[in-house]
Amino acid sequence: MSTNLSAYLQELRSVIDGALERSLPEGAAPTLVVDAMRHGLMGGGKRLRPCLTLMTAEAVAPLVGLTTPRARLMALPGACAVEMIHCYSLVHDDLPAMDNDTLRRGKPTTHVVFGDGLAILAGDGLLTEAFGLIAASPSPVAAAGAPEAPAERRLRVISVLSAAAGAVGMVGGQAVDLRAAGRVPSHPKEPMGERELRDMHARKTGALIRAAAISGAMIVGVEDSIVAAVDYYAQEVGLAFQIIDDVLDVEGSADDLGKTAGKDAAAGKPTYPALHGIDESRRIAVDCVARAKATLDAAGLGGRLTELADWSLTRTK
Ligand code: GRG
Repeated sequence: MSTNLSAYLQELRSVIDGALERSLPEGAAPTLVVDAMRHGLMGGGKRLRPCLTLMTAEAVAPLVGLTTPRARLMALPGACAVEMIHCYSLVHDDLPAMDNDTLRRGKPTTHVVFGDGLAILAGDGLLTEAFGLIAASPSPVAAAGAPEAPAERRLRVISVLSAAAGAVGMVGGQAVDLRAAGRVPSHPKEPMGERELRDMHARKTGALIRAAAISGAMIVGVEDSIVAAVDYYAQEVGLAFQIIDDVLDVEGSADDLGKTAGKDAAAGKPTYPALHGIDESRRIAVDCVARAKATLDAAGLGGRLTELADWSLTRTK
């Protein structure tokens, strides 16, 4: 990653981490559930989804005559909500009934520390608070006097995020993945081809990535054609990230990845390299990024979003 992009993402991450600290219902809710929510939310993670929300808000800000600092503040509650939804999904995904993982972001998973019951509740809490955060006025994550998007735009963002997180999106994709792993007694395992694999990823990870990107553009109030361009960009780069993730799982070293290489293949999960081989998988990802960049160019956007797209192909972890 270029030093510029890396420094920019680091700056966004520290803004997001500060805001996430303020997003928890500290003092108003029983400490034990807030502690479990904090465990799942804080202290790790790349924060790529909320960074994407802030990045798209900043990228489109000039189109509506907004300064980038004001666009960033306006998008901050939505960015936090996106990360809360993502973290809820990780807490639940790690449970014994799902992937049964004991380590996440270098720490014991939430259920390992707090037990399955409280981990389920912590996930429920994060998901629910995420929507409350966007609806709240004044926002608990923004400084006093920070610019706030009109209620109608915040409602649109809630609608976009709930669709992405729900049965049509992430929940639906996770259900299909569970079945593919032979974990649904009522629905026997079925082989997955390219179309089914794409559909599963589009729901399970793609939907929230797209919603993260759209939310940033939508909250500052750009016209629908620009929102559509941002959506297409996120769809294509999101898929490129996923494909490279599969490739790195096959060829990356455990040191670089911070996890056991080859875990997906060993678990019998359908992957791009398994379907297409490594070289063809990389070629598909390159094509995705090329289409995304062309769409950005046509919409008069670019800059950091282009750099992020390029990094999706060159990253090693
Ligand atoms: C669309 C420009 C653009 C960027 C997308 C969110 C993202 C950036 C990439 C992650 C997509 C991916 C490969 C997901 C794979 C499976 C998954 C859900 C991993 C866990 O999410 P991470 O890697 O985890 O974001 P952390 O702990 O960093 O939050």
